[in-house]
Amino acid sequence: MTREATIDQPHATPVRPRFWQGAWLSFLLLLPLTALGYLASRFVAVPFVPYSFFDWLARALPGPLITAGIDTMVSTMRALGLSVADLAKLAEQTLAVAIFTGLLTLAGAIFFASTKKNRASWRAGLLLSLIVGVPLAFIVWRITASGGAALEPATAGLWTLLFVLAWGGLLTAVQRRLTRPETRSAKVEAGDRRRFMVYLGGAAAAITLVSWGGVGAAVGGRRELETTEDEGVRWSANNALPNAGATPEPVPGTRPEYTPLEQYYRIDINLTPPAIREEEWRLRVEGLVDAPREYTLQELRGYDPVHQFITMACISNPVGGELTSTTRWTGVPLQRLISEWGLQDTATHLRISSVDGFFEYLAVADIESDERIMLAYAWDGVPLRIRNGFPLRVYIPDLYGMKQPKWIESIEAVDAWAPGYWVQRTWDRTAQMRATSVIDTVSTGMMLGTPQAGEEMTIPIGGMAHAGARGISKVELQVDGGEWQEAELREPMSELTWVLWRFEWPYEAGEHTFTVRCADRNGETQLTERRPPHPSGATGLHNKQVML
Ligand SMILES: Nc1nc2c(c(=O)[nH]1)N[C@H]1C(S)=C(S)[C@@H](COP(=O)(O)O)O[C@H]1N2
Ligand SMILES: [Mo]
Repeated sequence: MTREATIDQPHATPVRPRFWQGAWLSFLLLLPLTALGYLASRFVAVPFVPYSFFDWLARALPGPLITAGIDTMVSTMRALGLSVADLAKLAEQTLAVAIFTGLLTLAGAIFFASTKKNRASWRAGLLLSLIVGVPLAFIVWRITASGGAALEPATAGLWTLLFVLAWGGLLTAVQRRLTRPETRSAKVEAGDRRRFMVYLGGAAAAITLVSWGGVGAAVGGRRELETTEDEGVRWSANNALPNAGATPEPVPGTRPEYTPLEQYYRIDINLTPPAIREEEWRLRVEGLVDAPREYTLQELRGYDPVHQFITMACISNPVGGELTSTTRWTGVPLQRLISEWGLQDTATHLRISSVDGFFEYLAVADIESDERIMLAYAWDGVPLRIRNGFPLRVYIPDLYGMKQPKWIESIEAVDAWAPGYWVQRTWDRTAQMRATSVIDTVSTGMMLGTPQAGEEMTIPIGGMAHAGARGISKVELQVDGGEWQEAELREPMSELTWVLWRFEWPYEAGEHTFTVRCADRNGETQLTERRPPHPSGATGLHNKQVML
């Protein structure tokens, strides 16, 4: 039966796509567009709109909601046995794409549903694009302007508008194709529509897959961008750690004492870290100073560098979590720098601001009394990674990461304290690091063979303990709720790093629970009450259950 032969219902009304079909279509169209958009963002200086939108949401939504979101993500990942340090950003990125495609799919579905039986006019399509595109472009423009990255805010906004226009155009074209007012039978109409849907699905899948391949290549390229140096030039590749040769040896299975840069945890409010060009970057010093000025990175490198071995942690880190790392930091003491600025008597605090809109306040009195506070530009002997704050971040001993801006661009001397980025969002005002201890391993792999009757056999248990800048004086282990017994402490790399510990446990078959606790150098024992990270850092004892 040919098409011509079926002209028997001259005024047959085309069947309009139902809501779910509209949603499916709109999703189908969005998939390749999003993939292409991602590809474009990797190769040319345009933002990936879903990420920008998510970054905006993360700043605009109320703090408690974001905090609950982060907590849920961290605990879900832990429950699933996923590495939070490695995958947290990936999870956020996936969520960003899901939210974005979800919202646009919904908008598309509403468009299909509301265009009734008729063909949508191009004008209706344009209207849809503008309703969605204009606010979105505004949001992306705003977030790019505050994000300071190498992107031009106006270009970013325009790109967003173009992206949404392309989406609206495609959507309209498809809607019009499906509601073609050609006179033919409903039967042929259905067959034709099915064929069209199959073509469309095929094309969408093909474009998505091809872009995906491109994305793979681009991601490879990006990794290159991150690895700005040969591993051989890192400090750790050519030097022994300051506590090399200390005893006891870490138990096999304990976390690396010195975190490889690739494994260093990352937490910040950006899905894509700000990529700052060194030539264009300046540190501005302004506010209540007699001599406002700017520093280039080269100028900062010109000061006598200070090197400190430091363990940093995120306040969102649960007990036993992975959001904590250790490396060697290099920078300039802030004490040294403020002496050049002519700080006015009224200046009590510095407002340290970052290119991503993050900021924190630091008391001048703290700088004056603590020469360890510094502006750091290198880790492990090489420039900071982009993701870890290139070109400049601050270090403040004893405080969680949330008080310590990365990607710093300005320092303003002010006459009052004010809540910083996360403090405004209901986190602790001081954010002093909690004392914490963790069992990394019950090293059954060290047990060879089965012990003979009467034979003594021990299994080494190992982990870390850390109490900010307060040091560790004691680590104790408890087996099955028995007596607390002291573990051996390994000399740390510095008073600012975690301490690795070791405990030789006399082997006994069966199921056992090991619990650890520590005390800082002031003799203060870590808090045992189980509390979540929000608002002041997690407390509670870490334990491990093992069947032996
Ligand atoms: N500019 C900026 N600095 C920031 C943040 C941020 O979102 N933006 N996050 C802070 C938080 S919460 C932590 S835990 C540390 C993490 O540093 P890292 O990613 O290098 O480990 O950076 C801090 N500095
Ligand atoms: Mo953090």
